[in-house]
Amino acid sequence: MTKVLFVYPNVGKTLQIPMGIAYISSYLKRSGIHTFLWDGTFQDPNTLGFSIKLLQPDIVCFSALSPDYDFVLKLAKSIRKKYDKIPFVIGGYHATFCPNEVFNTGIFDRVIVGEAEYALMNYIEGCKEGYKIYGKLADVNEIPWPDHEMFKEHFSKKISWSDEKYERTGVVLTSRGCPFSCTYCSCNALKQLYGPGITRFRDIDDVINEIVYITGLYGLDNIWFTDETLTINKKRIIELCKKYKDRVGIPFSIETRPDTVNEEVLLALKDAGCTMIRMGIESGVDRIRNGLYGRNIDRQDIIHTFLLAKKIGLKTSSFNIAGAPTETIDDIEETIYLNQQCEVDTGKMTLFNVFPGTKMWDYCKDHGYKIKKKYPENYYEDSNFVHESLSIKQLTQMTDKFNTIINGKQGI
Ligand code: B12
Ligand code: SF4
Repeated sequence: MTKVLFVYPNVGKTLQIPMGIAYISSYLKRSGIHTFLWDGTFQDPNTLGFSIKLLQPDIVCFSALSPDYDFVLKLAKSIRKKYDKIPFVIGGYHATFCPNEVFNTGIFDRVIVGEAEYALMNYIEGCKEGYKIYGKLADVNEIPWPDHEMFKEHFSKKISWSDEKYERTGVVLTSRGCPFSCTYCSCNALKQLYGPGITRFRDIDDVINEIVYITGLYGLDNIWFTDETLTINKKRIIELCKKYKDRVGIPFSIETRPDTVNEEVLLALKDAGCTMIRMGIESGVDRIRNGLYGRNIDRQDIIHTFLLAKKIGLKTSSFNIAGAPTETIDDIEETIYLNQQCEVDTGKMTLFNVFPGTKMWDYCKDHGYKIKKKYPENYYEDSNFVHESLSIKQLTQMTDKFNTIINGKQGI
């Protein structure tokens, strides 16, 4: 009986389920492997050694986004000597885009690049690839539903970015892989790694069955679809909405791009119970939004979509970035202004951070910008990017201003 212990660092202490681990866990379980979780959301770092002693896992699997990586490395180092016979495997975005850096620490036995369901299984079954294992893209209609049960403790708490109300929010993915090419985004970096076949859609009936199942099991109040761009295929989303209305019916929220929805889609979403649509504005200045970030979305289209969603009765929320190379205070003011024109109900403005593997990473390097070694744990307050003229203090003053004007309060 093989035992795998997952280490979920969650430095940011978010309550949303990390779907990567949840999917890998259920995939392994299907083959009779026992999976366990050390959850940094609730557990103290000192307890990891104890968990290993107690469970005696055959493999310890660390997950790391770039901002979690320093913590993960420290954690793994702290127990490496004591448990030197157990293989340490690492995966997730940081491992994917910096495999050599991660392996060269001498702490991890294997680094998984990309999607890990099949790769980890092969490794467990004894496949002896090199230290870097390339994960084949998962067939999203073949792998089992994610292991929601592994993260059930997360359901009993309020998800951080809803309002003060206590709610049980289920997290669901209907697709994987984004076809767009935003230069700051790791999803686009992943597309470069795998090619255009990265976008995969799940069967709608299977998605609905999963939602019905978890809603009943955990008494969920609402669903959060975390697909990168849920509405890429309009026909599909309309079908999803119809079936959702018939068989689920609880409120839900989505994330997407303003240029992938039209009136028909927005009406279908509203009719099915969608309460909130979150869309990226990112910058109010064409030079930055389209020129630098590669968003390719017209300002008027953004305004039109937000206002239409509002008219239809959906609450809207926006994502915005402040502090890109060449960006000025006036540019950030323009982003705030565009949010006002869009009449967003709420919005988020994070500081521009650069992630390995993205086009912005290369741009910053090529243009002589300094990228700090340390990633901030929270990109609302800090950045790893050194702007040519704006300080972190100036930038956070602008995000405060954004919050005051757009959200009506500080630091939402
Ligand atoms: C939903 C989401 C969130 C949610 C939940 C985060 C969470 N804990 O899972 C919220 C909104 C809370 C969030 C917060 C943040 N996020 Co976020 N988020 C996403 C998003 C949109 C989807 C993630 C997802 O569920 N994907 C679907 C699953 C199936 O894919 P996956 O996670 O990639 O997992 C596969 C592989 O990566 C690998 N894998 C993953 N984990 C592991 C572990 C092991 C052991 C192994 C072997 C393999 C492995 O195998 C998996 C299955 O094939 C991604 C973009 C994206 N589409 O991936 C950004 C993304 C992951 N987020 C990102 C960032 C930066 C953050 C924040 C740090 C931002 C901040 N506030 O400062 C925080 C960190 C929170 C935290 N510590 O967890 C970046 C990461 C970039 C990087 N290089 O690290 C991404 C890529 C977006 C971007 N900017 O480009 N995020
Ligand atoms: S549309 Fe969103 S997920 Fe897709 S590449 Fe752009 S920022 Fe990334």
